[in-house]
Amino acid sequence: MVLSRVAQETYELHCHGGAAVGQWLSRTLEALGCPRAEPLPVWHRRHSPTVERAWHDLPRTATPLSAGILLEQARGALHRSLAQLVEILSTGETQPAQQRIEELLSTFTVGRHLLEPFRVLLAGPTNAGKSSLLNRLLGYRRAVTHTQSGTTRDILTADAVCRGFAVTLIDGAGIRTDSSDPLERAGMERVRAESDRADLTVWLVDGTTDPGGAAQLLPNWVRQRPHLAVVNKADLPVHLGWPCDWPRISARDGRGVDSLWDRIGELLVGDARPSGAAVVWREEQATALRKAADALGCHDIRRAAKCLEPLVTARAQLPNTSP
Ligand SMILES: Nc1nc2c(ncn2[C@@H]2O[C@H](COP(=O)(O)OP(=O)(O)OP(=O)(O)O)[C@@H](O)[C@H]2O)c(=O)[nH]1
Ligand SMILES: [Mg+2]
Repeated sequence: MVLSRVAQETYELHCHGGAAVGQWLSRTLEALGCPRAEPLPVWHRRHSPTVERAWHDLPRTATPLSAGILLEQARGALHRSLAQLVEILSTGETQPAQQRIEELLSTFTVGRHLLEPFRVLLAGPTNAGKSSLLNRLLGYRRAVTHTQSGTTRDILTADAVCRGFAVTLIDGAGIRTDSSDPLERAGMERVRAESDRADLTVWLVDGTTDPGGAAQLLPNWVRQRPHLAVVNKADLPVHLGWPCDWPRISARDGRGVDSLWDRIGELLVGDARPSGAAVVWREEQATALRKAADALGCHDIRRAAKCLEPLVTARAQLPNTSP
């Protein structure tokens, strides 16, 4: 239990054990004659909403890098940048303000994954080696692999870390157009649904097969979203018909897998973020910035400043505890 004195006769108590313990403790103290203080502790009141939010979200980060970035926001990196933005707005200059908003919004691509892992789907024809690649990337046997086609039926997920960020790897049923098995088709539907919410789909093919086969072609639902096509089984002679710009790997002996992982990281995370920089990591922060940008687009500086208010002005209540 941590007891902090926040004013002359006001104390703030932090304890483990969930809401019930906290309520019991409050009742006990009240029964002993301690009056309940205002629901807003002084400690929170001095901070900006983004600082509050960062402290609140910090325990939910999954990797040291995500925690480090969020700690910088808890120390005020985003708050300072937003405060400067409000100052720029007060001078009436729209162009530098627009530029600052764009810079901040560009950090959201990675920032949104401080709490939510990137999702990488391993898809491809049956028997291409998707489950073998999942195991190889993880370094342990998560999935069953077999010479028989159609081994994986349901969606299988596993946690990994790529360039310091949390990644969920997703394996599923192999894709083949000629299947009449309802169970297998249901599995394929699940893979397609996963592709809609994946940040990246790795389309894996068996390099020893003839690329002329319709099932091996890159389907539209893969092509239309961020993807990376890869030729597996490069430990065996690879058919010359596969596009030469599709990287060659072997899930069996590991060749090319490190550079594939590196390429995945490049596509997901891109260049490393400069240390100490402001990062937007919550949808409501991005929405406020987008609204401010829209207002600036209409040369409405007052409305732009108003849109940013919830991000820079300390609120008279504790942050919402919902995720
Ligand atoms: N030679 C060689 N064989 C591989 C490689 N990767 C996978 N295999 C073999 O290919 C067969 C299929 O591998 P899986 O990993 O089960 O393939 P999958 O794409 O998950 O198959 P489904 O779940 O049926 O769609 C197994 O016998 C693996 O051992 C590889 O890089 N080289
Ligand atoms: Mg499989």
